[in-house]
Amino acid sequence: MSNRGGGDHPKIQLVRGDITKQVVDAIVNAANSSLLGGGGVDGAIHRAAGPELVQHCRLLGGCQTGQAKVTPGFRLTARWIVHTVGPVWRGGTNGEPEQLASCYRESLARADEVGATSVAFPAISTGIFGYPIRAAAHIAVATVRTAATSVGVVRFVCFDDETWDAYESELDRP
Ligand code: AR6
Repeated sequence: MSNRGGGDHPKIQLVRGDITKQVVDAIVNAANSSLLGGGGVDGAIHRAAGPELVQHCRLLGGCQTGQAKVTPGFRLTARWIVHTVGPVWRGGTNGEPEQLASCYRESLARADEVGATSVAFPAISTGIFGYPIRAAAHIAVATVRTAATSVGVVRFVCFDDETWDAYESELDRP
């Protein structure tokens, strides 16, 4: 694990691993607009949280791209799950950067509302939704670094080497 930053904005940590295993107040799910589960990290979170999660999500009425909604963590160690819907990559000129930045801001806003002070994020949109990892890591780091939030620690959880490398080079920049 590597720790970076400090001051008024969240301290940033970079780890490799599985987000469902993180010992933090809240983990973020890269969901789809139905909030009823799917593949990738969404599938892993639903499997780990248990069937109570989808039952609860049925009551939420979905979620729009760039927005976020919070649920309990059920069987996870994390007390909360913040579900956000990243943009599908369609070339980058259809509002994708703004929508992705909004996912990070809105997720931190939901975390603030429930009093979560440590939050783990996956690399939203960079799997099934096709967002290029380097561009996505730039937005993730820049948005979290400048976020107005009471969250003290943000952990970026990297599932593969390419994701780790992208965050590592982004965090090395001033
Ligand atoms: N822990 C951390 N990161 C993970 C894990 C895990 N257990 N599993 C995968 N990743 P993706 P998206 C990484 O495809 O692109 C679903 O079907 C993965 O390697 O999960 O936002 C939803 O329902 C990649 O780096 O999310 C939506 O329909 C990152 O998580 C759609 O996929 C995001 O990959 C969302 O697509």
